Amino acid sequence: MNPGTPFDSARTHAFAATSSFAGVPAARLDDLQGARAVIVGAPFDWGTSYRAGTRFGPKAIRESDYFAADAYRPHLPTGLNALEGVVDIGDIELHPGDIEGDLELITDTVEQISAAGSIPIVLGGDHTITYANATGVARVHGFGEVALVHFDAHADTGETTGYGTLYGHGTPMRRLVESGAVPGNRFVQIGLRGYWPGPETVAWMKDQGMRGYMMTEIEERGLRPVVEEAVTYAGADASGVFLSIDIDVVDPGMAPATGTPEPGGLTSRQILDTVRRMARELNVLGADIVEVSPPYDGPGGITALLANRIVLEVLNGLAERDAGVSS
Ligand SMILES: [Mn+2]
Repeated sequence: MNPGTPFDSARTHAFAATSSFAGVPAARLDDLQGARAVIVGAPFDWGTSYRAGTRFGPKAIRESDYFAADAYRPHLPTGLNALEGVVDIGDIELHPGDIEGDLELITDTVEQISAAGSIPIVLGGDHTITYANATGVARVHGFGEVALVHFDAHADTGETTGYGTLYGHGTPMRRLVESGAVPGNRFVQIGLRGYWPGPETVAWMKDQGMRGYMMTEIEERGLRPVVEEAVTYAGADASGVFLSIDIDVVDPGMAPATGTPEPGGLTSRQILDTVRRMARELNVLGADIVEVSPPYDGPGGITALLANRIVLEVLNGLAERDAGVSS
């Protein structure tokens, strides 16, 4: 992470963000001002297997808004301004193509935020970075002790990428289980569907004790009881929870800007309510929102706007927890 001025990396990285999320104060990694939550961008798309473009995600997510950049967003249901106590340290200065070096940089950055007692909210970037994000949090809050609630169409548990290498956006959860940062029995995956991975990998996931909720099960039982169960499962004797939200968990009709869209997902309404509830009811230690690829967005930049609101709903859940709001 560059220790210089936040948003400095835009001088060398044309895709880096130039302004903070909703106008929250800019801060430096080495001076987080006692922030409750810290926004940080990881404009990384060199782990994608098909369409790239997520390096533009952190900038688009920040800029996708129509309110003033005044760090004031009173939430209609509660009146809380969840942006209080939130800072933005800009984008991590990455090195396009250097997967392993950048994963280390991201891990160290997230670890430093966690160690300062703040909650890192990482704007991706492709899903490769969750290996780094969850590892950084686990280094501080207990290796093997943190649960991971993973929203995604895909399980991301490939033994290798489709091209035989270890690190890519289809393998981060496998790497986390293998390293022990997040054991299989502390995983909850929500929204799985489609045609990947194959039976061998699914059997491995079962062996590791990973709990998955496919869209077919969510459709049959309803989202509410599934989330109820997931909250209980993820909260059980873990030191806390990392929330990883792949935008492709949402139906591509509502979130088209992503590299590997899979029809038949959650609605925007469902993901917003669910992440807010989880951030309120679980001890959330960190979160990321990944796989937003702005070049593929629909009219009005609907996907980037949804990701912006997902970040706000996570922050609102955290604020509600602090304020003692129960539902
Ligand atoms: Mn994913």
